[in-house]
Amino acid sequence: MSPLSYTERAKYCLSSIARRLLELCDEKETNLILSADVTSTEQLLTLANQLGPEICLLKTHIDIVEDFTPYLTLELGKLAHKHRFLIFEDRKFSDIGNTVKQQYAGGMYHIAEWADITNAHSLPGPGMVEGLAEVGRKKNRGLVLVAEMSSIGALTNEEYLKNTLKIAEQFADFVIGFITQHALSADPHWINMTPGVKLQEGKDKLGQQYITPEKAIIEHHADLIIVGRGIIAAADPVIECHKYREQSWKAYQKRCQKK
Ligand code: 5BU
Repeated sequence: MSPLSYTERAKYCLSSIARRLLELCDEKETNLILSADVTSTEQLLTLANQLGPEICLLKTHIDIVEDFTPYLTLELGKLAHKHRFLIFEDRKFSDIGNTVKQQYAGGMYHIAEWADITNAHSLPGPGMVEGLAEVGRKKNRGLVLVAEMSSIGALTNEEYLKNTLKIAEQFADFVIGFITQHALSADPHWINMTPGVKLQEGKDKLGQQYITPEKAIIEHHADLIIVGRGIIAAADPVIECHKYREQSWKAYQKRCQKK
């Protein structure tokens, strides 16, 4: 959809974190998001340290970490600085504005303190985004709206996608893009992040569906791919991570050559 480079697209962004993410991709030559779905502080910090140089964004599910303490997010922040990646908490907020505001700013996790980016289902409507923006804007955070899920039987139809885009357009300084299986719009500032990616197409036993990095980027116009088990369940996650990075980056270069 958009044959521009990430750096060229960064100029169209109203959000400073979106600009930083796009520029970082070209600087580091990676469009890979690691989904670090592990359950201990040690595992998460080890992955972040080993794989940090290969990725633009580290995606967490902080509520699956069994021994969580604020030490974890402090150390993650240091590793993000050392290896130059951003942090994305895959929280998938989905409630009224007044509730999500508290979930984002407070509770056990204080997500807004350490996550550069978080996400939310668009289902509750613009009031939810407004609530999150009240917390996130002043910290220069970014929000990604979940548009189209990767799982079989997801209820996210065409109408839902159109309405998700409409909500995003109302908050273009805070919403930086979408979790989606296909690009939603030709506007160059939206960042399309795509999960359900593996080197071999297929599914898992609970409805997750996988496409390859090349298909996600060239055919579905994804900008960044999100990979979890394809990397972290591999015999050698470092070698595997490098493979995903290379394939995904090659696909992006191929797409840019189509100008
Ligand atoms: P996997 O191990 O590569 O299947 O992990 C994919 C990750 O992306 C996992 O953390 C999911 O929670 C996340 N995900 C997804 O798989 N599909 C979606 O539509 C969304 C998030 Br939204």
